[in-house]
Amino acid sequence: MKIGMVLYPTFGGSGVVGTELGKALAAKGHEVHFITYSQPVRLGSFRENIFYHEVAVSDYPLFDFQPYETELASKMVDVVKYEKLDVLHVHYAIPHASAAFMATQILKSQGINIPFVTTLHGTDITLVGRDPSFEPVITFCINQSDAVTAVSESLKASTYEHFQITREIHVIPNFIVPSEENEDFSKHMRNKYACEGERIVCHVSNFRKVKRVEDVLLVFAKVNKEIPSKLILVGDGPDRYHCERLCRELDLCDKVIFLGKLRNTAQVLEIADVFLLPSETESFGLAALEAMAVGVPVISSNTGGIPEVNIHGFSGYLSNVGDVENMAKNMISLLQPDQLPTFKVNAKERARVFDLEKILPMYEKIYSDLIKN
Ligand code: GMT
Repeated sequence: MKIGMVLYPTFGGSGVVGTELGKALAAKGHEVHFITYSQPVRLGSFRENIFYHEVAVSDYPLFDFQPYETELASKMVDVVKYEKLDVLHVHYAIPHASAAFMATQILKSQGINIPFVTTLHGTDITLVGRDPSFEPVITFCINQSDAVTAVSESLKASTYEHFQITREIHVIPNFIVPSEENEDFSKHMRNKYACEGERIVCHVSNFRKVKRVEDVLLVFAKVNKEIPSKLILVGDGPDRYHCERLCRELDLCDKVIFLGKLRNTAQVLEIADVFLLPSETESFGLAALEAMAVGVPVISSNTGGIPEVNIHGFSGYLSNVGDVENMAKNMISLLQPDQLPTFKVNAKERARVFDLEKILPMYEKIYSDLIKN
């Protein structure tokens, strides 16, 4: 199949899922054309069956706001026509689904029929999408998509709850791509960041309010009083400044390492003992799954799709949003030498439910069913 993949090229989960999906489809022999405004962070180098079409964003002085959606739709028309694509797959409803609707209507007027699949990732529904300034467009575009997928049962339910949706939503969870561990490198990095006997707590996010990164520090402060440990924070975003300040207030600067944005988070996760995800809401929690995949158990909030991923008492623990006391208590218990090895094994086992080879055929089926019709 020839697939057009439209996504945000940034560090966000939807971009990661779209990019890894495209790479996996290309490795299976499908031709994948990425369409977005800059090179997706996880796309990497020269690979078979992968093509990247950049949407140029114009800076005409008349525009106070650049018309990205219009330029994206035009690029989609062009790529579908000249690369003879079979299907378009757009990740994140805003503005990708509306651009896809526009592009497919233009193509239809030229005698070309191409279906489009919309994948809902979370904040396009649970946060931004509910804003009345987006809602009518989102509802319309979801209903006009030829197929709709959501990354968890929880996201599917909240989409039906908050929008007037008339079509079926298929749940296709996030997945993990196996990575090769370099044990020597991991050992070296672990020794660099933690002394003998210290535990490593890790958090990866875009430091947006919804991630509650300040809770990460509050939990860590409590754990650190009981267990010698270090906290590694990966990512960057609007709340980083507050977190750096809180870190100073809590007198934790020598225990907390802010690494900033990283393309390959697996290498950091491999040196961690526990992952902390206290989000306000999370449609799936790809960051937690990526930690579990390398044998790192998860202390998380019990919200959105997270309980579909992290199993309480097995791969980690779940607490109510904001209950830093309970999260710290759970982490202290999980980090005990007689508990941690079992949780590590369980985390890896749980992550296998989301192996790429189980999830990829679900997307392929959606595409081939649409193309057949
Ligand atoms: O988590 C983010 O802020 C990024 C966001 C995105 O849309 O790129 O991630 C969302 O999509 C991921 C991939 O499907 C999910 O694993 C994340 O849970 C989801 N984030 C939220 O719901 C907050």
